[in-house]
Amino acid sequence: MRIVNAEVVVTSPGRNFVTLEITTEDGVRGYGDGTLNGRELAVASYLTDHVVPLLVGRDAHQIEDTWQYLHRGAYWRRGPVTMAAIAAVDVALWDIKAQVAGLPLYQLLGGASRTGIRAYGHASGRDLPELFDSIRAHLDEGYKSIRIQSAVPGLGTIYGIGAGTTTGGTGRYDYEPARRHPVPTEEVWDTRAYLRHLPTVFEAVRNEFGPELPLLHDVHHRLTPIQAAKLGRSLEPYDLFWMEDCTPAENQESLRLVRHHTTTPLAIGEVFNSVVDYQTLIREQLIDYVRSAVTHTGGISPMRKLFDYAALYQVKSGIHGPTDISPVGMAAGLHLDLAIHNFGIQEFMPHSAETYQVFPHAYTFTDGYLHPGETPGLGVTLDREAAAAFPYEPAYLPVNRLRDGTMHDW
Ligand code: KDG
Ligand code: MG
Repeated sequence: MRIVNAEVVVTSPGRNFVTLEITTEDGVRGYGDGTLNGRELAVASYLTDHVVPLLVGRDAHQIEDTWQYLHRGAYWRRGPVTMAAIAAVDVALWDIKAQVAGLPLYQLLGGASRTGIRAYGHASGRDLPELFDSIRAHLDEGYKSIRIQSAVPGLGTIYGIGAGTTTGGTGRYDYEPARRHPVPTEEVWDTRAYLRHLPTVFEAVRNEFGPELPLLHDVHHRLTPIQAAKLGRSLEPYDLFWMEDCTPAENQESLRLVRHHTTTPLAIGEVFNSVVDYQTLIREQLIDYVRSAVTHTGGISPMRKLFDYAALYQVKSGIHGPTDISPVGMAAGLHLDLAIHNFGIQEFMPHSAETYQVFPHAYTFTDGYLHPGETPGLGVTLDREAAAAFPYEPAYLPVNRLRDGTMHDW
């Protein structure tokens, strides 16, 4: 089944997305997500200029061979731009194969291992009353697990807090951190203030909502290993489901120190793009959850291998699911979630109405559980006409500086 056409569509229905549409000689269309927040056009160029010309004429059924051809054939391996581009191809080919088989993709991955996919939502607040309102709103929407982010007294707007707007409109900041602006906004960070304040937030949330509700927190790479160890230990009384990205893990050994000091479960990997990034972390059982997105880690083929490797060490999945993963990338993650045995939890930030208009989709969120639906293939398509009404607009994630002006992880 030859590929006769492949096209890259960049659209911005509230935020920017990069989508690859592959068409076969039989007229089957498959979709893949190559969105890389703030660097979208680099992936679009990688695909259009260097990958699409190699795809036309290839057999759409040879997914593994095409993956290896693009990965090894480029000579330059890994990296977020390369791996997002390869992911777009891989997911589009799995979509085609499943459509041709007449089956929802999860059936080709081994079938359903569960009836629904437990999701967590994002609650945040500038103060406790605002945070409690946000938690209550999520509980009302059906969420059974909730990520908690809080402002820090003395600091202004920080990532993950619903204090700002996306476009000068009504969007919450925790809903979409990338701002439509030609340059990133700048924020101020103070680690000591954060380390002092956060345990008081979790204490208040536990007092208000009780011991049962699974709570998560994203540290966003802001701490050194010893600071991360200290935070993990100080959060132990509040029984977190996970503490995410507590320290940059490019140096995988640094997690040994954190692990040695705390029993708070650890999740890492949304900025990783290869199984190699996890090798020490998984083999030494230094983490509990793998945070990679299908879109940023080369697609379904390598993610399946990554989860099978993690399963050997009782490490579970926690697939990245912010709004910068398009509905196509989201659906790819959901099919994996449903099929693998070592599923942990799935992040879910619903997209805007405009985004859902551009990407008609079969997946559902009901009573706290996601499901990819039973449509053959991925169950997500791209409405090219609707997409054309939303041209690309530059948008960037914020940057962070310490009080003395030093650049810091945001
Ligand atoms: O593009 C960056 C966002 O996806 C990221 O900041 C969101 O940390 C995030 C999360 O856990 O969803
Ligand atoms: Mg995160």
